[in-house]
Amino acid sequence: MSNQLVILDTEEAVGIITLNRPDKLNALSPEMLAAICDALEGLDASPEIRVIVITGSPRVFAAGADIQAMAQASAADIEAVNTRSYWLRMRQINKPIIAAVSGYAFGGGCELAMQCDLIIASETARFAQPEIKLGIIPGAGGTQRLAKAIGPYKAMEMLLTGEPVSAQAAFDAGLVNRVVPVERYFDEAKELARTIAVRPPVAVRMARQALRHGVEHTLQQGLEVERRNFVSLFDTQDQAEGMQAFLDKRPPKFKGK
Ligand code: CO8
Repeated sequence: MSNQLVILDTEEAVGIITLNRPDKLNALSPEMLAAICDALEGLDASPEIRVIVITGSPRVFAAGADIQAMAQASAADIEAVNTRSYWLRMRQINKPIIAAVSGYAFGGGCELAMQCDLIIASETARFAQPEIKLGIIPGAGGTQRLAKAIGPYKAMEMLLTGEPVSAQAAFDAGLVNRVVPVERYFDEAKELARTIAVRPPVAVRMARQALRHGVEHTLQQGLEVERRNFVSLFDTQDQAEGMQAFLDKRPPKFKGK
């Protein structure tokens, strides 16, 4: 067993980050967050990689921020550790990220999944924002992204009770793309990654950017980014290739240009 906090693999155009702190249920210490950011940035910079998958183990995706590291902390200590900078680094990643979640995705673990663009869950996955039980609230997007993903009423219940929801309930609420048996969740995530990896990368980036912008800003601002990105894609070789391939009745060969 490796003693690295994250294990990095690549399978053709798919980069895979496996959280690897099993004795602490992948608790997100600052060192763990730094390792995740370093791995993400490395894959983002790699020209061969088009999609990234983040996963844990069948037992746990991540059980949240490291409670041991926070137990004695003051507000000033928390500010000084500045874990926010890690979450901001994650937001800068330009390639699609798929979370392959099994077992606990609690607290910062649920927030890490919600940082991703797509979530594949095993039937045994459990999602929770249990911070309220510790006398705190989510601090990495949990009050905001959860409400956007599943609506304010369901999110409020999760925030105020701290109780977990099942993979099926998360799917029904719109937090999860697919729920599959535990034997399949990782393969399912990689299959989805491979499907996206053969799409034209510039268009993938533009679609992702427009969607994210709209979710985080007004409809009008989102529409403006969509229009700008839509027009700019007509200057790419992949647009010419995609449309010509359709007319020629052959599969396109995208170059990412
Ligand atoms: N931090 C530190 N250690 C942890 C954490 C954690 N979040 N979760 C589990 N562990 C440790 C346990 O202390 C235990 O260690 P040891 O063997 O040395 O005693 C080991 O992992 C195994 O855990 P359990 O024995 O508790 O395993 P169980 O299977 O009985 O229970 C649970 C699993 C239900 C997941 C349980 O461990 C649990 O409730 N964990 C805490 C979940 C939680 O409250 N998460 C929220 C943390 S606060 C947070 O995320 C705030 C986010 C703020 C911003 C984000 C910054 C990263």
